[in-house]
Amino acid sequence: MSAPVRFERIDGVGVITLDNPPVNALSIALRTGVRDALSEALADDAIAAVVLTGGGRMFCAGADIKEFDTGVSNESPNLPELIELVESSPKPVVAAMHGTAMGGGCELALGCHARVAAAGMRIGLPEVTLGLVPGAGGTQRLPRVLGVQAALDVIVSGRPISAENAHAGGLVDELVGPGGDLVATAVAMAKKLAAADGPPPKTRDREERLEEARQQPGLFNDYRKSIARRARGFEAPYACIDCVEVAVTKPFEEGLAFERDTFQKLRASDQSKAQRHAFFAERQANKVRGVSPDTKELPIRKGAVLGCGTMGGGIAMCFANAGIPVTVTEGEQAALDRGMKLIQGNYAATVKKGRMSQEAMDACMALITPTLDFDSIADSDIVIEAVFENMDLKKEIFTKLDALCRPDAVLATNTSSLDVNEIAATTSRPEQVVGLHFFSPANVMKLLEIVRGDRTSPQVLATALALSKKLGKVGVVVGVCDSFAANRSLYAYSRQAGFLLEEGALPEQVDKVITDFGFPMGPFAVGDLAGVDVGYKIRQHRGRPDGRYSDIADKLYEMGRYGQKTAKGWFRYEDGRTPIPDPEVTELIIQTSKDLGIERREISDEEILQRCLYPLINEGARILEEGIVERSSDMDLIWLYGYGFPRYRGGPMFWADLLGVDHVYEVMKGFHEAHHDWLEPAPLLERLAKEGGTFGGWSAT
Ligand code: T1G
Repeated sequence: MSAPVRFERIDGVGVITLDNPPVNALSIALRTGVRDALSEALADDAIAAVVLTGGGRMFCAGADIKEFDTGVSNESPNLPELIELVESSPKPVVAAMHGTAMGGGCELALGCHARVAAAGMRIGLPEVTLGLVPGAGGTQRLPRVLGVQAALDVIVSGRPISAENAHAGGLVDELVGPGGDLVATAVAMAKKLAAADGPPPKTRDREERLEEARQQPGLFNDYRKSIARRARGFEAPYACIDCVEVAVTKPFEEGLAFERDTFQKLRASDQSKAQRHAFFAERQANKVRGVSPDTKELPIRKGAVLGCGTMGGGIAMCFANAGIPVTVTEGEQAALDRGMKLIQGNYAATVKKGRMSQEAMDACMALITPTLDFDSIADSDIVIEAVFENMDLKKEIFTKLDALCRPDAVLATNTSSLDVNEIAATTSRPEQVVGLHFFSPANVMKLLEIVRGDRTSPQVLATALALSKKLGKVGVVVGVCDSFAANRSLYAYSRQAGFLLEEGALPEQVDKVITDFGFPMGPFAVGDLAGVDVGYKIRQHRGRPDGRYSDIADKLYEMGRYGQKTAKGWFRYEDGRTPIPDPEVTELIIQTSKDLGIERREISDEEILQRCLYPLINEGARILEEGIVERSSDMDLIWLYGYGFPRYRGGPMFWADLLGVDHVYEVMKGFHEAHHDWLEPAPLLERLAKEGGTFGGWSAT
């Protein structure tokens, strides 16, 4: 394998180019290549300075995350050693950055004596999103060039900043506009530094920006308080703040040691393993059986959405937010007006919160065309049907679409449970038909289940995956079965939550266990948010699935307790959103236990957590074994992005592997013996438990 760096001499400057596609991840080979090229440059008297730049589409995406589990990331030269070599170089080293400079890539640039950036590139320290802190000096050097407050924002959020903002803040020394020559500009800067008196300026020696923070004693504790809500349960954000605080209060070397020690501890933590798992899971989901990476997707220049209800309106907003013109249709004017009013209201609320400008809202609204004229969508590249969950109605619509739309148009259904094959069969082009199951509210929830029919073509699947990215969604391809993967596994969980009430628990106890685990809300508060009436209608439409489920929710519906919308459901609401336990519900639950002849018992928080989440894992095992999803990490993504499973636990299947599949199996066996309904261990769960396997290690092929 050729050394993943290129080295050339330009006008007395040694230019080292990182050449490790696709993202110049700083593998051991790349680190060794850079070290050797730097040594060659330092040994060559004809070379006065060095430029470090990236080949391909970016400067560098950081350390090679794949190396963290193997320990190779520590092999010499590890990244801190390499950066130390750069920073202590007697000849100036200038970073020339384009595309992205992330994580270790940003830290490498911080070790350089100056930084030149192409306009529009992005630079940041996203380690916190992997459950880490920057581990190669980022928390010590970035505050010294960007300022402490700005550095905290970059490091604790993990969000990259633009080259322009980095330049304004002092992280980038020179911007190169479109048409400029990035490397030539960096060479010129390197020569200028070489001609200056004294050794090249080291980032570690810059103190002025730290001084500002030393005048603000409450800075760090105020920052800790400011992230409390969004960082609930996560370790890394607080570790990042600790490292930056040490940069301000301790000498550089001590700060570097504190950061390295913190990084190593987090790298070994379950929280970081879970978030690294999620990172790769998001990328694995793009690898779909039967769809080769070079399958060309169909262009989606304009869309149409049939139905402008809650779902249809939300879907239309997704297109508008992505800058894609979209027509939205309804059967009658009143419904269309209601839908457009809902869209308008959603945008106005976002503008009111300051998260969107009025201009941006107007631009999005201008992209949405309401119409009663069904035929006006004939030239759409994609049509998404979002009408009532009624198979006859959907078949009627797809028959019309088949006659009306272009042969290459993608015909999608937003059904949450119906058979996509049956819908596709009503058309002459089943290969163009796919399910696009958005989650409510569609303009907010990131999960998108891409339901592949038996005949759905690879090109349409590739198009759906590309569209999910454009819409800012996480697309997961699932197979056809009742309720696909997300809701099917949700029912396994919510059904047990209902049984637990009959056996002795109360909604507030169950919800607290689930929120303490890390979900944003418990199942009953979610029920009140989504609407007890909505759940009731779904159950009526689906008919009583084989096997029992608790009918307490049905009783709430009959009492007119629909949830937040009626200020009472499972809980009562005084401010419209904070759930307050309601004695009337407690009484209803106790009476239900009596009617069922169940003697209520004290149920431990541990049993509640296991009774809710292990059946979800169990159903995930069935869904995996049936091939409804390709891999266990797809199930994890569905729960991370569909239902708020805490990211620092990696998703239900990853969490089961951490717990031990045999443990989950044993507990499920005990539940089944005690409670029967719906709790029989899945064959795959049993097999993995007996073989000592893991979901992550299982593959259908
Ligand atoms: N290590 C290993 N593989 C990586 C990688 C990385 N850092 N970044 C990307 N890949 C793989 C990815 O899995 C995919 O593989 C392919 O490259 C293309 O990626 C010491 C400890 C840079 C914005 O967190 O955010 O430095 O699926 O599809 O959409 O302090 O990649 O093709 O087999 O995402 O153009 C910190 C992670 C690391 C940045 C480009 N850095 N990467 O997005 O491509 S920890 C990060 C990204 C660290 C130091 C610490 C994105 C990108 P495959 P992609 P993209």
